[in-house]
Amino acid sequence: MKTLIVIPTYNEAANIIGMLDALRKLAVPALRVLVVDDNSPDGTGQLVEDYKLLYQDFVSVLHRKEKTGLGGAYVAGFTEALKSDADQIVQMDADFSHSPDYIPGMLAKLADYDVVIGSRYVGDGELDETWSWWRVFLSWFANQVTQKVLGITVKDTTAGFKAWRRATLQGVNVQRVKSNSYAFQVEMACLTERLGYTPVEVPIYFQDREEGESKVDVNTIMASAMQVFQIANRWRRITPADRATS
Ligand SMILES: Nc1nc2c(ncn2[C@@H]2O[C@H](COP(=O)(O)OP(=O)(O)OP(=O)(O)O)[C@@H](O)[C@H]2O)c(=O)[nH]1
Ligand SMILES: [Mg+2]
Repeated sequence: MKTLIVIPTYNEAANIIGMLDALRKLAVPALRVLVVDDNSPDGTGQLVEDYKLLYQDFVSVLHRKEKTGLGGAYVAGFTEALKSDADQIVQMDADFSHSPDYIPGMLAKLADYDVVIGSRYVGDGELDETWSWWRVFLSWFANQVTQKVLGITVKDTTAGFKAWRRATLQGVNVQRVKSNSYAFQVEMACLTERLGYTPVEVPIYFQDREEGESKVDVNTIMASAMQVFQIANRWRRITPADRATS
């Protein structure tokens, strides 16, 4: 079983090497990482190139000319991932909000499910303890509304920590995803269930970034929220017969 971890980065110089070191130490055989960097001004892409000189079988980097948002980076990264021989593909953030320690457990669950989602809203799943009660409420509420509007079972609709079977990612076909930012994750979650794939959520503790700066602002969050209705409308007629075949 070959595993590829796709990590989009924008100005993650303070995190990326630590993250690559942590992933390299995981007890996962045939593990590789693909970093998708949008020409980060802080030199993240070059840091990964330097790392690659030491561990060329472990890491590769896709350099994109400009920052077009998380969705665009994932479309490019997943397309590249499916060109490789990876059997399973993991997506995660570079800033340690998604702890690498969860990965072996998530991959094990892929034996029984089409996609495994690191979730803040099932079982012991939790948001950073420093979040104020209203921020926790707002996040939970936004995810609840999204789930209801889309009519899906997944509770953490904006989750960005997932392990995919190759066949699932192929069938979903990222080329048809139009949304960016959080809405990219929402549209993927919607397509996955509408196409009849079976997801499972495993609880994670989502820790706030300690290094580097946030790329998310209120405008981004509002824009993603508005897109939920467009997503529901766009895919209201899609069925498992619409799975992509290549
Ligand atoms: N390639 C690429 N990566 C991005 C872009 N925007 C965000 N990222 C990366 O996507 C991941 C998630 O972005 P974050 O900024 O951590 O978003 P967040 O977790 O919602 O918010 P904070 O942790 O508070 O910053 C990180 O690894 C970012 O570096 C982008 O436009 N292009
Ligand atoms: Mg983050």
